[in-house]
Amino acid sequence: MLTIAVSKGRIYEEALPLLADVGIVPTEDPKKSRKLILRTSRDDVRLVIIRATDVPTYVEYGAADLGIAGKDVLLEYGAEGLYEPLDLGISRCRLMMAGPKGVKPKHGRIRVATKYVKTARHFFASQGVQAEIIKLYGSMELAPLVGLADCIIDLVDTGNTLKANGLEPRELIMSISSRLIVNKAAMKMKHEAIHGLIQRLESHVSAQA
Ligand code: PRT
Ligand code: MG
Repeated sequence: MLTIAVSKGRIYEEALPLLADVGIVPTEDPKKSRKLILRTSRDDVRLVIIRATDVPTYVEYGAADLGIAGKDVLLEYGAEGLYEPLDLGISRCRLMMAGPKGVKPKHGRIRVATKYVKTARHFFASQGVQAEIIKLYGSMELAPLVGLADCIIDLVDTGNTLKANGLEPRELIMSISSRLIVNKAAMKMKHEAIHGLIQRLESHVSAQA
């Protein structure tokens, strides 16, 4: 049995056609079902539906053999305990620093609101900027509007969310897409099944590029 961890929402939606092309079709729709384990058209493959930030944890500890996770989540989690064999090219966006439109970036120590604390620390350290990082769990765009922070680090896709809140993108930190991740022990123990799946996904991804 192969267990694949996927988060509900945009990654799931974009991963579905990819998985379908390698013969994996869930027998239930997670939007309609409350089940957290979904059987698929393949008796030897099941999906577990979890929060995006939990995907690397399930895979590192072997509760799932494979997972699909955003590079943003993987950067923040730390990749030492996992293999990341394939860029699936889905759920693309940009991890950016953004601040109030028309306001000159402050000199000296700045306050930054983000859910990507580790990544933010690393980014400002590499720029030689002193930053106090404030951890938030969502709605980062609000923080500069109410004086909680000078700027934010968040994901940007169309830019509409920034614009709607009077913010503008300032610096690109990284281009993001979703990656296939694999548990290290499973890669050895279930090598044939996992390697086969990676190869099929890989040829599908490169055919789309
Ligand atoms: O929703 P939940 O709290 O359960 O978890 P989550 O928000 O982490 O999950 P989800 O499904 O929203 O996002 C999962 C993954 O999708 C992320 O980890 C990214 O790798 C990827 N992804 C791609 C995005 C976006 N694009 C994106 N635009 N994740 C979030 N956004 C948000 C962004 O945070 C901002 O609030 O969309 C808003 C910006 O979008 P635009 O189009 O207005 O710029
Ligand atoms: Mg969300």
